[in-house]
Amino acid sequence: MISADYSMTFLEDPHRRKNILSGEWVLNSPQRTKRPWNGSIHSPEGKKRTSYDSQCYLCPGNSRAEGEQNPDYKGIFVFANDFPALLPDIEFSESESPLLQVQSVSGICRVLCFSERHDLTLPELELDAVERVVGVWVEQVKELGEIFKWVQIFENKGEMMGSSNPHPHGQIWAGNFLPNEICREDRQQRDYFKTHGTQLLADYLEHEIRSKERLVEINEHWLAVVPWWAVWPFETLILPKRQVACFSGITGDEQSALAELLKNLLTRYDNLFQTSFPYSMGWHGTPFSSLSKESWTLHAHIFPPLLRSASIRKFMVGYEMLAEAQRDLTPEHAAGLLRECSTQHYLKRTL
Ligand code: H2U
Ligand code: ZN
Repeated sequence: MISADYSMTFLEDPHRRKNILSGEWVLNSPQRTKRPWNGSIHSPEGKKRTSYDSQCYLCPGNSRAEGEQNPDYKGIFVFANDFPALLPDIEFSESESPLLQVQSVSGICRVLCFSERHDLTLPELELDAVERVVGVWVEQVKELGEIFKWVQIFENKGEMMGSSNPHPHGQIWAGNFLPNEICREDRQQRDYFKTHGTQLLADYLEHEIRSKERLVEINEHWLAVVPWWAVWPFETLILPKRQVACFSGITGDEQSALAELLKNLLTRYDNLFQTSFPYSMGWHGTPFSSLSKESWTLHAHIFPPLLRSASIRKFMVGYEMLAEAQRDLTPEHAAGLLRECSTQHYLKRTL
């Protein structure tokens, strides 16, 4: 178990922190940001987007890149990705060489438009619209989890994260294999359960509620923290307060509370640098085929690249590529900055 009172030097001197979900270490160098830092203030983005864009592949009624026409949808629209990364029924013969190993994969990819509105992002949608997005995540995991080993729900938001379109959307990739990150998390949670008889993330959550240092958002059913081992400056982890292993196990009340937490958290992000905060966000829950369901806790990771302003990002280069992940700003400092942000969206205040 983690001790609640660690020395202040953790906030001042270089040290490594362990990511208990991946088993990897992260180098922290807080001495590099010793002076109080106020971040550079940018004036709010001037670009005004229109609620419908005739050139957008995802707007209602428009034709997509391969010619298919979108229905005149309102709210959510799910469709099969026209350029899927995974295809059904692809077979490779296994390689005999231990040097050039290969595995056959099959799966499907879907795109999930969050709203018919081209100009809004998740934190700007009304709460009931965010609730419907959560509802569709749950439905998709239930449906595809029956067929595939792993269902990855995710959103790449913003050009900085490689999103191809500003229309609010996420993706669903389902495949017949367990990807690397899931294997790591499965192993770490299983090992902890074997040793302690309790869930890794349930114990971690208890610690974070007691310490409050890294808490950003909390409500009746969920919380969001900048995890102890965060790599990205403002990375967060969303956890359910009740022990639930997978999306298929959450109640209607928990879905509503999750929508509320997400809207607040993502609004804080946008307010931090007065910009539409880019990130990659995704959900991890127990794989349906897992033999270790009792050790798993459902959770979401949010990985935003921004560091100091709407345009200054953290790069994962030199040392990160060649040695290990490193950060300057401590997770405690990042959580404090996010807590100071309002849950009222800056665009709604300045309009
Ligand atoms: P990203 O913005 O995260 O790249 O997601 C958009 C997805 O939408 C992308 O995977 C798909 C792309 O293949 N897409 C279509 O399926 N049809 C289109 O007409 C445009 C984009
Ligand atoms: Zn659009």
